[in-house]
Amino acid sequence: MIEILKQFMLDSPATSCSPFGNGLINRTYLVETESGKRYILQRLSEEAFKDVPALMENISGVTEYLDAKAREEGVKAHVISPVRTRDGRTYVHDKGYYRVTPFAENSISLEEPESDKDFYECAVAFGTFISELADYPAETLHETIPNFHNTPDRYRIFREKLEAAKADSSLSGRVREAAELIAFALENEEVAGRLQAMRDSGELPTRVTHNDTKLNNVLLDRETRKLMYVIDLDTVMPGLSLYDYGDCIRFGASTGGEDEKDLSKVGLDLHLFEVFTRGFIGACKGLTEREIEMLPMGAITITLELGVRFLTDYLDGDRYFATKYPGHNLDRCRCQFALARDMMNKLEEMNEIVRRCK
Ligand code: GN1
Ligand code: MG
Repeated sequence: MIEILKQFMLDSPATSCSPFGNGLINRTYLVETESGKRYILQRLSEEAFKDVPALMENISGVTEYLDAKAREEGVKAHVISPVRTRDGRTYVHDKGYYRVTPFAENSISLEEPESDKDFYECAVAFGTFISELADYPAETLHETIPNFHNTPDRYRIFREKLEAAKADSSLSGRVREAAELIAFALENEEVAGRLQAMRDSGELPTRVTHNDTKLNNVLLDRETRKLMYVIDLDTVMPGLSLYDYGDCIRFGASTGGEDEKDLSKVGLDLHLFEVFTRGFIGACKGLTEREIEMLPMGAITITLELGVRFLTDYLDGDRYFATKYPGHNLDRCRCQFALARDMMNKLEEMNEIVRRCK
């Protein structure tokens, strides 16, 4: 690692490097240099990202754009630009792809909101992110993961892996283990595909979106709890505002963690739902009536979709998401499906809240 770090323009030589954070895809390390300055080093997952140079081009494009915009307005940008290598690149390729960013001192990243204010701040963060990128030339962005939030395509892959697992004696036990969850996924396929159909027909606008809006991808100032940075721009691509909204509800407005085993603890907190909805609608300028009306479906869709993705990975032998124990992906799927079911039961209440927040 130290050899890799030498290729980046750090303020002084690196002295330590240790694992950091809770991401499920990339490997993240906290680096300290001789002067005491800290950086984040990441090794990008090549299982997830097939074209890292294209991904880094997206990130430098978007961070430069937002930096310039902030400069014009005389404010500080809420994104972190990559540290360049000595020869001006944004990554190093050496048996894997590595990148470095300055560490955001005095920031915190939350696994669950500690107050309404925290969650509201996250809603404003992601809502503003979309509205500030409204005029970004979307056609210059590479699709870092093709069909990332194309839910029907996620179902297509799910079926493929399901058939492959049935035919593979080392995986067929997993098919039996997951029988109930497989049935639930298939029962809800039509519901899960509705937003993509509306996108295809042009009823919902495609925007430049973040696409991975977990609460822990927002850094808040430790003291003031105000937004410092929106991080993890790996999946910035054209997408639906509803998915950014929905993923944050899925993660942050659930009464349980993403992999909670005790399903009695998992459900949608309607109060947090309202707090977030108010913040998001206020910050994300120019949402259409149809988008606003479909916000609850954004939450349901993304929760079903992630459940299907966890299930698919389980059937595929746990290759994509980092897991802590055998069956972790199955527990995650069970939890997401329980949450999706609770959301579907509360759809009327969610719709009513959205009408109040408009
Ligand atoms: C992954 O990178 P990370 O851990 O923030 C995943 C998201 C999932 C999330 C579930 C590129 O996000 O799509 O919602 O795990 N990112 C990618 O925790 O697949
Ligand atoms: Mg990520």
